Amino acid sequence: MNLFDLTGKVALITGGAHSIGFALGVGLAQAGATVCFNCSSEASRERGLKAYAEAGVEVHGYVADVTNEEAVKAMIAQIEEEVGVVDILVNNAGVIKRIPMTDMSVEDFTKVIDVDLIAPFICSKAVIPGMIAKGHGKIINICSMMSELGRETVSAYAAAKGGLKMLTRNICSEFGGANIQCNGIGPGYIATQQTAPLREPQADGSRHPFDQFIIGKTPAGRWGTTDDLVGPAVFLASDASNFVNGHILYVDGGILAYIGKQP
Ligand code: GCO
Repeated sequence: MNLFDLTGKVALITGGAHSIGFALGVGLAQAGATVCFNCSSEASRERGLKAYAEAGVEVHGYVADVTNEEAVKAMIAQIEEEVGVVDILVNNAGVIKRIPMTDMSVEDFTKVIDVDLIAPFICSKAVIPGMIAKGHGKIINICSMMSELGRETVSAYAAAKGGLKMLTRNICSEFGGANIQCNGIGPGYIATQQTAPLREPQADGSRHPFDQFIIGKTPAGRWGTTDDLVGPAVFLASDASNFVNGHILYVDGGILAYIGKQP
């Protein structure tokens, strides 16, 4: 028996056209799931379909603004009609705005909260009834180091990701009895487009100060890659984690356990 086999399961990944969402989509598909990815525009959907095809993975792409409940309900209804009831939801879509708090507009703060916290609520609310009817479900929320730690300029992102940690625990609490497991993945510092500004080489060719800082804070001594997140996601999407609920699995190379290398 392969506890990690996702054959017969329908997975939906929000923000799944690129970066972490794309890597998870490929990984869940390779584990046997029928993968649907969400994105915010037709152009992203086309790019995503091309990227998945180049990776040898057949997927279904759906455009919807995940902060808009009516759009999400329509997307879920279309997926249920065209593919099947969603067994696995990965709330991955996210934005970050690195702005000192006293310079940050309420509009910018609200935008981050809408995408990073309210959208996971909207999407989870939309798929839970189908999961209850089927008698099982898996919800995986992509949290962050900022679910546990703060740092300068990321007040909205940390507030959202801290809230997402507690939303994860609350969905566990409210729907664990319906055999729905809701867990989080907390990526450490992963080399993606989103973190590229933090790794930009300096004019003199030296490493970005933040890059040097993270390397010194990470026992693994490196930034993570999106592939580092695939195994944890397959685990949390599979029967191997049926008694794991309300847990945030940090995939961070050991950052949260480590005081940091002496300068
Ligand atoms: C930042 C980074 C982090 C990472 C990730 C860490 O500005 O500190 O963007 O937030 O993206 O979320 O888990």
